Amino acid sequence: MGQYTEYEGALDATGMRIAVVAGRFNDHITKPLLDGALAALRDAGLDEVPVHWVPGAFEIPLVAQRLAAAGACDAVICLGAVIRGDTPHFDYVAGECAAGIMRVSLDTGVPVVFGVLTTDDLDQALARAGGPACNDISCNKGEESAATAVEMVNLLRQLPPTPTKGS
Ligand code: INI
Repeated sequence: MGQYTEYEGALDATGMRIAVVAGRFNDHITKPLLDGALAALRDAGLDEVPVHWVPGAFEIPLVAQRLAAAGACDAVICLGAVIRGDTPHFDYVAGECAAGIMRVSLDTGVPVVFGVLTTDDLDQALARAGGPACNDISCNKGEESAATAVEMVNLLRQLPPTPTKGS
């Protein structure tokens, strides 16, 4: 077998600038997600984390874009909870939020993590926010999103820089 080199980002957030954008809609879900994210960042060595509250998931990409494009952060963690209702509203909010977050990440080169729950019902959301139905400590998606952000920052630091326009 040929030789190969593996690259992987460590879970060490020392000195990183990581911001959170969180949706207030369904905040009985997004607050536990935030608690999970902050605890995971603290465990990874980061204590100071600015948290930006927006009305709902639909507003998350705009604030993430402002933070990422300003060069103010190494990564942005987006937290939200979109729960399916009786109308097609869910599809618009969840779809545009996901697409917007991916666009911001690719446009800026900054990891923007999709920690937005999109569930059929409240029980599914609670189980992914560390609620009683969750019997595994790692099933808080806020925690998982924080680890993803740290890993991606450290991985990107090992890769060639994004070429600037004209080079
Ligand atoms: N926003 C959410 O974050 N979750 C939802 O479940 C949700 N639902 O169901 O409507 C929701 N709607 C608000 C939306 O994100 C915007 O704030 C609103 O449309 C104003 O732009």
